[in-house]
Amino acid sequence: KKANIAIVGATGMVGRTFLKVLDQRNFEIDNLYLFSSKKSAGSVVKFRDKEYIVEELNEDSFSRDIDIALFSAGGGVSKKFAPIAKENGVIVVDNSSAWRMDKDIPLVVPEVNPKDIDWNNGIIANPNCSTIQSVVPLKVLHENFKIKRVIYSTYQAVSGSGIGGIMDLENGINGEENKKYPHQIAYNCIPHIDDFMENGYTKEEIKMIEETKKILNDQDIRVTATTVRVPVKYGHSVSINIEFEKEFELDKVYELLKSVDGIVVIDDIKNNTYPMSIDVEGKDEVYVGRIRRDYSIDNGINMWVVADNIRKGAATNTVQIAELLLKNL
Ligand code: 11C
Repeated sequence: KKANIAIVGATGMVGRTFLKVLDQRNFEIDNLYLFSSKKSAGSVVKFRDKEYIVEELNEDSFSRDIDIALFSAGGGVSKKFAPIAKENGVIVVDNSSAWRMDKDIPLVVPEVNPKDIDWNNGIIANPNCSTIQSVVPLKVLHENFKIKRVIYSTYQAVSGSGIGGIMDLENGINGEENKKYPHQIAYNCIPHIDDFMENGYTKEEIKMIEETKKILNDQDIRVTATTVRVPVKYGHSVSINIEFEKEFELDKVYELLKSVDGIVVIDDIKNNTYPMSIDVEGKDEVYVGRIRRDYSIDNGINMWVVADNIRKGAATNTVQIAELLLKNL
C-alpha cells in the first residue's frame, strides 16, 4: 500500500529525521507534502531522488488528498492545525505535547500499546522522548512481575532542546555565553528540563510520570522522576529503579528483555560493555544494560536505558505509528 504523506515542521531537526526514517524503512509514499513556518517556506528538500519545495503551513494546506500527516512543529502549531487536518479526513500523528494527556487521544509506543491506535479519532499522540525509551522495557516487566513503583533519573542530550541546545553546548565549549539554557551546559549538568511547576517538579518530570501510566494503562503504578540535561549531543540515558509486586529471577528479566523486538540488551560488565549515548546515535532500538538486583528492597531492579532521542524518541516512533496506520488504510 502507498499513502499520501504530509510533514509539518519539515525543516526542523525531527522533521528532517522523519524523511530519513521514512526512506530507510522503505515507507511506500505516493505524494509527499512538506510544510513549515513562513520563515523556512521555500526551502528545497530532497527525498528519494526528487526535490520538494517546502510550503508555508496554512488553513488550506490539508484540503489536498493527504492520508497521514506527521507533525513536529511545536505544541502551538499542533493545537491549531491538527484539528483542521482531522476535519479534512487526515490522520495526524503528533510529536508535540499538545494532545498527549487528552483522554480521547491515544498515546502510542508501537512495542507497548499498538492496539490503542484503533480508538483514534483522527489524532494520535507520540510520547515524550525520555518516556518512549523507558516504557519499552517496562512493558514486558510489568506484564510478568507487576510494577509497583518506578524511579526515573535521566541524563538527557541537548538535541532534546533542538538546535539551540546543540549551539549552547558547542559554543559553551568555546567559552561563549549560553543562550538556550539558564546556565552553561558545557562541562555541566543542569537538573532542569522544561518549565518548573508549582509543586517543584519540571514539566519534563510530570510528562514522564503521567505518560508512563497512560501508555502502560495502569494508574496504580507509582512513578517519580528527576530529569537532568547533560553535555551530550544525541542519545538520552535513563537510570530506572523498579519495584515489583512479585518475586522474580534475574535471569528471567534478561530473557524477557531480550525477547522484545526493539530492545537490544548490552550488558557485559567484565568487558566494560554497556549502552552509551555515543553508540546509539542514529539507531532505532532501545538499549538496556547494567541490569541488577536492587538489594535495598524485596523485589527490585536497577537498569540503564539508552536511545537516540531524535530517532526512537521522536521520528522513528512516529513513523512506526504511521506504518501501523498504513496497514489499515
Ligand atoms: C527534551 N524531552 O529532551 C524533551 C524534548 O515534549 O516532546 C521533547 C519535548 C516534548 O528536552
